[in-house]
Amino acid sequence: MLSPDRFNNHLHSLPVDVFYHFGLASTDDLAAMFGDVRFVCMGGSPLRAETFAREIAAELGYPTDVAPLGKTERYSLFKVGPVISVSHGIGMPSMLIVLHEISKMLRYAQCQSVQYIRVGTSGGLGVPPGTVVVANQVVSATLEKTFRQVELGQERHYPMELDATIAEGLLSVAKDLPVVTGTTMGTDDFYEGQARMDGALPPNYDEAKRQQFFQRALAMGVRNIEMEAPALAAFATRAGIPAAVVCVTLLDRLQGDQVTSTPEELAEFSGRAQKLVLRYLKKELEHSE
Ligand code: R2B
Ligand code: URA
Repeated sequence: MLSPDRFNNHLHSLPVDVFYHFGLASTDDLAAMFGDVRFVCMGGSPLRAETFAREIAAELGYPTDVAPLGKTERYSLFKVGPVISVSHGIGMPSMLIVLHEISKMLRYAQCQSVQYIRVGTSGGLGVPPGTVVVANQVVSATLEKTFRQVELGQERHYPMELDATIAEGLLSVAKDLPVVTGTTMGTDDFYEGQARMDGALPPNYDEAKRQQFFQRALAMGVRNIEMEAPALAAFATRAGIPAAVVCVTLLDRLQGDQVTSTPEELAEFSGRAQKLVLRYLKKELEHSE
């Protein structure tokens, strides 16, 4: 968890720290609520956070009538035994709010060691739809290994590291699932930011140019494109928290732009990333008993 030397000292001067987006505060009994947390699993949609919480409960032997903690206006947060399942919305601004507020909660709760795992969806690059990509590296929309954030009107660059041991642990339980490892690229936009041709506005590139870009990304090892990994990897690196990114691909971006799978197919695909993470959680928790 956030060690004292990485924690923001300014917070000690606040009479109460309000986690506005979750409707919780440091005056809640956070140690009782979250003191035993060891894993934070994050996915974009509130519905997926809930179904995943239920699956975790069934798999780990907890009651499956899960209910969200705090308010659900913005995000949905569930806790099942030592695992949090939380939604992070779409994009890095939304993801960063979750990372700051949850990390503070877990620090106040005096959690010992916690792993952050994003369990999400993505567009694949040269892999069949339904492939689960366990990231071994993250790059930005400019294919760089740094996360850019504007602070006080100036751009700052932060390194982005994922935890190799978690990634290996995830790969080791792949068994029958179609799992690969590779670089995950994170962008600030689903359409033009991901080289799509099907946005509302005419793009400033043509088919040949975007294929060139895809080939450049492929040569760097990029296997999928999504919208939150850089924020997670940069935050985790700064905080000293081990993190992983596991995203299923919904389509192959070399073949097209539109996500045309049926709701059933999409549920089956995103279920694969969750299944992989569930196996990992189970194994880790069994080992530590
Ligand atoms: C994957 O899917 C979402 C966009 O459809 C976004 O949150 C992401 O990273
Ligand atoms: N999520 C993304 O960010 N991109 C895709 O192509 C599919 C899901």
